[in-house]
Amino acid sequence: MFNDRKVSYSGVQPSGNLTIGNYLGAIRNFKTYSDRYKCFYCVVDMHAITVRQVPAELRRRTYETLALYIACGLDPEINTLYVQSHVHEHAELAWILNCFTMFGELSRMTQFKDKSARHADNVNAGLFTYPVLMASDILLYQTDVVPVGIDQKQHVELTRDIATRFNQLYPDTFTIPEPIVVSTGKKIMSLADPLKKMSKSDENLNGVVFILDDKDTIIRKFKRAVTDSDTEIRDAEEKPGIRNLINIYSCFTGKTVPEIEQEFKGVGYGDFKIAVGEACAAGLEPIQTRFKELVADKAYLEAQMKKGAEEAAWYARRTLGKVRKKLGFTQV
Ligand code: ATP
Ligand code: LTN
Repeated sequence: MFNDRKVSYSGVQPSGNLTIGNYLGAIRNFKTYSDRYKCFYCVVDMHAITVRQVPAELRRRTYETLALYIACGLDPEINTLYVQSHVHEHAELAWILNCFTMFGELSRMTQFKDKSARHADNVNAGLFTYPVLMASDILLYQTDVVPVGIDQKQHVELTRDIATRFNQLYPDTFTIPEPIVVSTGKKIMSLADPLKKMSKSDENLNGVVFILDDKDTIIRKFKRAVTDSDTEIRDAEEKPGIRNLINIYSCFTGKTVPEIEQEFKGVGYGDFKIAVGEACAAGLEPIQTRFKELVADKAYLEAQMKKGAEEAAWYARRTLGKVRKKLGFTQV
């Protein structure tokens, strides 16, 4: 809460091209709060370097992620959109919160276990303390709600634990945030392996639909989606491929699962896959058009980045100042 206004905060890493998982699980829901809350949405470049990045690509994707935020309907005049490394208070608070986070807590984080297995040659300390930097992002802005996909819920819960521990020692420092996970879209699965989360850093590109894929590519990827040997379009645990396609169709059309099952009664998998691909392409088209205009205007994006960083820093400084005082740090 800041000045009687509730706060919504979230972030996306510029670690690859954004997928429909990022869009449906996170970015699309950022807008829900735009009218009523003070909203901060960040491009978390410092999180991205926990795995190796090519500098020129990181730079390009940072601009692109900001452009996608705007293209997805987040008005930079209303929402504070900024880049994490432009506000140094994040790194400063992260150090402090490291001293209030337990080794055991970080060891239990499933994303750390997954990523350290996937990047076994680079299990760096940043990958381990990643959730502490995320807690700093959230807590600096006295956040009430954090819209995320389900994979990030555990990190927000750890953030709550860190904030509660800190508040017990130093009362009234942080607002305790709430993770907001939508029911449809919270976990979009890979089209190539519907038991695996669709992820922008997946090696199998056939399973991943990018927000910027053109219509033909989208339809081709959906046509190849792995399903089962049955023929019925029905939402069931034992049909993870079809369940995922129904879920994606529901997200793009707003139709409920029973409505979709009814609509596709007696229809073959092939036609259903094309229908899902078409709904997805149609939903993404306006975003792609706006995105193309925005990335062509680097000066505009830079101006937004600068404005966002200045706004965010104002709030971040207030919280960090309070933390420093409570801890007993001196001020000159
Ligand atoms: P990486 O592959 O680099 O780990 P990612 O694709 O998992 O990246 P993040 O930047 O870590 O994406 O996530 C940004 C937001 O998108 C988070 O809120 C996350 O929960 C959400 N998200 C990512 N993938 C999915 C998905 N498949 N379904 C729903 N939400 C997702
Ligand atoms: N860890 C998140 C990205 C992220 C974030 C945040 C999300 C960084 N800081 C603060 C919500 C709030 C991820 O990997 N998707």
